[in-house]
Amino acid sequence: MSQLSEKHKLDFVNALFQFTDEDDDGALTLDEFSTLYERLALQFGPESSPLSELSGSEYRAKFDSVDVDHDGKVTRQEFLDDLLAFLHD
Ligand SMILES: [Ca+2]
Ligand SMILES: [Ca+2]
Repeated sequence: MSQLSEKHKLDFVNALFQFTDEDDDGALTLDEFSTLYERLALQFGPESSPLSELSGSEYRAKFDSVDVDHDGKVTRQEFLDDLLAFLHD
């Protein structure tokens, strides 16, 4: 994996965070987080995305797994850590 593509991924995830953080407070609430996943499902289509199958409680479970310190918010760092791990494959 080249440094350029790592930087590209970081830029992508940062942009995605900015886009998702609708009130610009630097953290994602469960609502903002759920909206992101709904948009991703729309973007990639129901057939190709398992995310579209997520129900309310599954958003919650996913949110809790990304919110590693369990303060009820996903910070930029928590979001980066999760997405970069996800994009690593
Ligand atoms: Ca926010
Ligand atoms: Ca947190």
